[in-house]
Amino acid sequence: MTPKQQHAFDKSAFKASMTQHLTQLGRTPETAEMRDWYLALGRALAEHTTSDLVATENDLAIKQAKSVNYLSLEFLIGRLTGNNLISMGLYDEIAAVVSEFGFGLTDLLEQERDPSLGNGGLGRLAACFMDSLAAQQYPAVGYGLHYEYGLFRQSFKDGAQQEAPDAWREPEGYPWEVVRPDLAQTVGFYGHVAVIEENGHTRREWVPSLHIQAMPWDLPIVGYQSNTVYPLRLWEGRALTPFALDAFNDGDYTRAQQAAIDAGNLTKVLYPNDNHDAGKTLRLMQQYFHSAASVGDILRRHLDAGHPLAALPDYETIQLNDTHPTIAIPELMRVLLDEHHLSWDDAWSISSQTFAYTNHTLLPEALETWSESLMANLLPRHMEIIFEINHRFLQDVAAKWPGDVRKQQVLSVIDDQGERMVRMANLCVIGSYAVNGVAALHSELVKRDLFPEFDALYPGRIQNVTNGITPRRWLKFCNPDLSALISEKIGDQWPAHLEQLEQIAQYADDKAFQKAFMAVKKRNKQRLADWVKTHLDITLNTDAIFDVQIKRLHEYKRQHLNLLHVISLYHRLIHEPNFDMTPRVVFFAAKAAPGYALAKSIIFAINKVAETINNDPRVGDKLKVVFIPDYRVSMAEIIIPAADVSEQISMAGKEASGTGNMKMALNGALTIGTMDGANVEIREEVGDDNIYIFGLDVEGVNALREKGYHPDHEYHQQPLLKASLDSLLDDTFTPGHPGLLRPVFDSVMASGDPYLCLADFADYVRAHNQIDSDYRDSTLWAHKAILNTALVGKFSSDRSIRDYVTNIWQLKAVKR
Ligand code: GL7
Repeated sequence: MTPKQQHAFDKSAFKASMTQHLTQLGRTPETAEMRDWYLALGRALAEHTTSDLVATENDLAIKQAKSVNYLSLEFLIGRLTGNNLISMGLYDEIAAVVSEFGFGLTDLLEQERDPSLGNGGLGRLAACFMDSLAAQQYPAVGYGLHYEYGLFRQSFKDGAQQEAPDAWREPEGYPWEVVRPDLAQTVGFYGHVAVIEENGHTRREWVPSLHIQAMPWDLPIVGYQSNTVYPLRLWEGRALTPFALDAFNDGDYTRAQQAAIDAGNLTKVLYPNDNHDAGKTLRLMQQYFHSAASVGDILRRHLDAGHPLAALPDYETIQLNDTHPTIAIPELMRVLLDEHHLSWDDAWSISSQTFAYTNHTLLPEALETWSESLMANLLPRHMEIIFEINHRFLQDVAAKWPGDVRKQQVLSVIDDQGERMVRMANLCVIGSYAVNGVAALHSELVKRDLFPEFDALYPGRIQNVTNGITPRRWLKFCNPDLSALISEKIGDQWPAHLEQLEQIAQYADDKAFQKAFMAVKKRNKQRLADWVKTHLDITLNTDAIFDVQIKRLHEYKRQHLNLLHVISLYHRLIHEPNFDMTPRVVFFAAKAAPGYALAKSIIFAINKVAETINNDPRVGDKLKVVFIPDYRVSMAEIIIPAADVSEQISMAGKEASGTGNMKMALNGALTIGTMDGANVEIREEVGDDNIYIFGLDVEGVNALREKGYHPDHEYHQQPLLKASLDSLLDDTFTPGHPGLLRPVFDSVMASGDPYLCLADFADYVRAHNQIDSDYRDSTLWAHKAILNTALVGKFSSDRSIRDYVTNIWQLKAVKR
């Protein structure tokens, strides 16, 4: 046990507790199965984290300090048991306990189903941030939704994506969560605004026609090696009166339960869109439900601690994770105006010093807008408040730029070109004291291209905070062998001080260290190869380059550019007798939003190409293509430590940051990437020699667009590209069924190649050729891989959180 470990661990008491939990599951040690043991372990551990959570909540020093409230519709936390054991400093102790019961801890941990309460990077970032807040003891509460079904589970049928619901809590419930009925809130919807005459003046008050209960479930966010445990508070929709006895007595059994069914639907599913706004009413209801319950809880905590309302910004700051919780701004205004009867100016002064907003994307299809009529119907009072915010704001705009109608139009919260729409990002910028992008390049583009007028109106409001990842999950836990090797050299403090990894750089040319480092990589590759053998029955050569692209399937991320490269290698293996390539396994893992047809076509194409190549005896083990189904956090934990090459190949200007790029570099993979998102800063840290940059940068993309881009020119001028593309049209990959892969061909030809795959193809191939030859020089490769691990300490989410704390939130750590 580490010296910082706060709990004295009583082994026999813990064993008794596990047995007791088995009993509650109706089992005995003799009849219990692996699952039961996992549940018993989780529940026994959760007793400790829950008591620390309650103690942290009641800590007077925390009540007197300023807290951040991280509002996010997604928290992609991944499995908690292993990670919490690391944070609690109990991993080895518990491994000993379960082995006495006759199990291996890693097998037991495999029983946990991932809580997939997010889509991708945005949700995972929220999880890393909570981890770093707790690790550094900056007071925090995470607020999210308790979806009954997380992100769909993916499988393939004849190469095509199939989706199945993910009931992550399983029948017994999730062992780490606790329901908090004493903290339930009530949330209204629909109805009308009443005008009330009182002592000679009138005030307005919302009278909702539907009320739904928000029931909080707390998950423990355990501080690394401390007894600080913050809540991740997830709201579940429930009927206030779940059962109508009168209807039941009348024999109307459906109506008797209708309220429960309606309320339960609210938080049934996570919307499976990544970087795409679908505009569904139920989604707006989710957003408001989340915001209203969270704002209610924040105010409750603030007032219970004895602080005056006017001091809210001194004690609470509310970070909006993208625009999804924007409606929290008019909600706080409504509560201050209508329930606490503050003046507009007082309410606005409080509100606009409380909220801060993170922008995560420039993609126009991801920028949320809601139809004004929909919003006026669902949230009539909020719509009035938004109009008033906008009215006052537009007066400021007119004062700054007299007579400039265009400025009014682009800055207005209401877009009135066509159906009137509420622009949530504009509302966020107007209602927040700080706005940030998520990587240096992205933040510059937010200022230059997305919000230039706002940047002029509010100089300094738009800032940068470069994203980060938690080193606890993404190195210490997922790569125990590399962690041990690092600790042998530089001690074991690096998981809380990732910049210390820099000391590893001195061993980049040390033969013994290179050997040990690459031996760890080899073992991690073997672990992944074993997984692939067991689950997909494909045999892999672990001497091959493990080339990895794992992320949501999106055109802008250009999995189809990677696919074209794979096809070109195949083409050369078949048609060039002297073609010699370093053996390679190309891994993909990606979910496509169920409604995103082209993304699904790309998945289908990758699967078909993989099938053909993997079964072609002429290829042997020179080239294999593996699509790992159902990508999720626990799968990433196996793939990332095994990666040699990290594919970060979005069209420049489109990937706001990326965080998979950071995870793979930290685990010793070399990036092949464009000058996009955080790749730019990774290059700055690791140096040009230790990263493979290719393709057009943002200026290059813009220049090409200006000049006029013709993908068919590339097609006709580059024979290898043409041959690769043509094979999508014949039946090379779909024997007997030519044309099945045409949607992918069309996306880069007929549809004009909006993400410039063909323009970047030649340089992408060049960079891959360089990788092919560098990898053969194992000393050179080891040197580069070690330097990647050594030089990416900047990308710890601890550093991101410190940036937020210093430049935006102004918090002080409270050590417990
Ligand atoms: C994203 C960005 O696409 C991604 O580049 C970034 O790393 C992440 C976290 O900041 O946010 N924006 C977004 O809408 N989604 C993302 O993953 C879904």
